[in-house]
Amino acid sequence: MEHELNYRTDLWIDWCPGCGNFGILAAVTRAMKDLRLDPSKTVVVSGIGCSGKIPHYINVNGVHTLHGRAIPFATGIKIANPDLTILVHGGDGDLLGIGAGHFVALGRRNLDIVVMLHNNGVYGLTKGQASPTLPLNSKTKGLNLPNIQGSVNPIALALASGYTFVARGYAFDGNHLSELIKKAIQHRGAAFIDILQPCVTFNDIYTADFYRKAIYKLEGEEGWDPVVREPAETEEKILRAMRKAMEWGEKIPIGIFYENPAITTFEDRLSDILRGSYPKKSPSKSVIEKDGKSIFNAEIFEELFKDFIIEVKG
Ligand SMILES: Cc1ncc(C[n+]2csc(CCOP(=O)(O)OP(=O)(O)O)c2C)c(N)n1
Ligand code: SF4
Repeated sequence: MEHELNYRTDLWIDWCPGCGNFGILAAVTRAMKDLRLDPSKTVVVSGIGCSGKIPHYINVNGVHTLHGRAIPFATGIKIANPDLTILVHGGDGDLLGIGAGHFVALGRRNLDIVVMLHNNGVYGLTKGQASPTLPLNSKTKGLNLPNIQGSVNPIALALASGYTFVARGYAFDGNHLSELIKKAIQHRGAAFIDILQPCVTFNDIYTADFYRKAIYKLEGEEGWDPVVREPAETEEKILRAMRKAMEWGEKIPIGIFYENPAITTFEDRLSDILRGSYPKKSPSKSVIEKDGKSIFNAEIFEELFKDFIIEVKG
């Protein structure tokens, strides 16, 4: 893979012109190129929404699943084959509305997956309803009346759930975002990136102009160090990250909020329970045996599934 365009399919992209999703697509394919990810060992999993279309545009394995269900799909894929790099993409409705329980569960498990939130404050695909990240009393142009629900803070929720890499990027700061994505992929454990994504069609509050004025970089702050180097530092670093997570409005931080490389992953915990037989031998390749013999009987299998077996000739 010499050039990032090799990670792009040649499908027509039907996002609105100017949508922040274009920046996210460019940043993720650049990260893939820089890390030379093997397309046959990389899987992009999405839910339903404008954000959910992204697997169609990336030339690696992809699954476009159900609304709110990208994380459970990704979890199954990773447990079945821990050798794969798994990237989950979802909207704020997808991951923090219908999928909120799964989002929390992934943090608790610390499975080695990267979750990218296309955070546009609205339900883009279904025409601009208020999403879980739109603040109370905001009135975007798609709403007849101001929003009567409070908002979820994605960074605070990720920290509280146990994600061991928590960051925020901006869709139109491609260099910065692709560096964050690379670090998230290299991190062992559940990684979360909240990506501020202008929706030019339905969100007339959180526009590119709004973000251009408000955003600043955490790494530019004197003394900012989000990495937990000793277990004793954990509480202090989480509390500092939480305080930064509360900044919103005139000043919005982007960059890495928290990074803890020392927490065991779900794969490691499973491996311990299975006494070393996992993940060296991934479950998808294991033979199910009884009394030392495989219980898989090819003849019975063919009889049961004969109508579905396609013979490949030549
Ligand atoms: C179970 C289920 N409920 C509702 C829907 C309808 N639906 C499709 S996309 C969507 C919301 C999309 O918003 P978001 O997840 O924020 O993504 P965006 O389009 O903004 O990228 C909804 C409610 C659905 N497809 N499935
Ligand atoms: S509706 Fe919004 S999120 Fe969806 S493609 Fe258009 S600009 Fe992007």
